[in-house]
Amino acid sequence: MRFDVVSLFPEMVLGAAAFGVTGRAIERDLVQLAVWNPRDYVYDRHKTVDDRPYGGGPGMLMKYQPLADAVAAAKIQKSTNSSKVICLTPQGRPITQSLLQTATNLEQLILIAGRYEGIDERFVTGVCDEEWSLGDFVISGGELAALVIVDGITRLLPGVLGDEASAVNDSYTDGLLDCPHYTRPEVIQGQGVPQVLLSGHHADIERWRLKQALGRTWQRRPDMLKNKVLTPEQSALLQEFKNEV
Ligand code: 9D3
Repeated sequence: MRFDVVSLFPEMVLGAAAFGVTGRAIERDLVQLAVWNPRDYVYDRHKTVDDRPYGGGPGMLMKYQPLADAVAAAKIQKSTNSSKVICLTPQGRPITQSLLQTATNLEQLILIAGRYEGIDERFVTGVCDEEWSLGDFVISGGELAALVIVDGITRLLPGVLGDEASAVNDSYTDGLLDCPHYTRPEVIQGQGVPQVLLSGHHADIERWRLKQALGRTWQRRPDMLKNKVLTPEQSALLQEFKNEV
């Protein structure tokens, strides 16, 4: 999979992507990442990528032409018909794990990171295929959103995570919050570790973990359980959890 990010801050994108899981995937050539600066596609004397909104009002907008030319350059370099252009905007569709999972099938994902107050609507409707958002809060530009998407998709691709971490991706705890975790030392400020985790009974440990995952999801994110069908074992464990609180 190839990611092309269109951004006025290429170093921000390349810098952050160089670490951890994404950095290793790029090194191992499991994914490719290129950044295109719209400023490199303006040819007037002042190199303006932004302009004032028609109708007035505060702030500046990103101009159509530098963005469109940057996208065209990214498309020429890959030349595939399995390519999508995604605009990162506060108005977009909120990203979910299943949206990222679906995107893993693309050969090229072109991500547009805006700055200023927004982007000329004719670029959004005429060049972009979709608009995506991180959720209902405000950040200052699209770069961090692009990085979130690059990271979230990369870790789903074959060979990127080790076997153990991959198994966690598609385990039965899918669609639930994670259970609590503990590591050494055994006592911290008088707080011990749940006895079952020290017992060595692997079936009991798995049951406890699933029960905690179900219970925490019920307590913190009841919306996640609304459309989820529980197995009889899961229903019984959740009932046990409820009886204990
Ligand atoms: C006054 C209206 N504001 C829209 C809510 C203006 C505005 C705020 C922030 C315009 C652009 C931005 C920059 N944000 C992003 O580029 C962005 C974003 C976000 O702010 N929240 C959640 N997801 C995303 S994806 C890109």
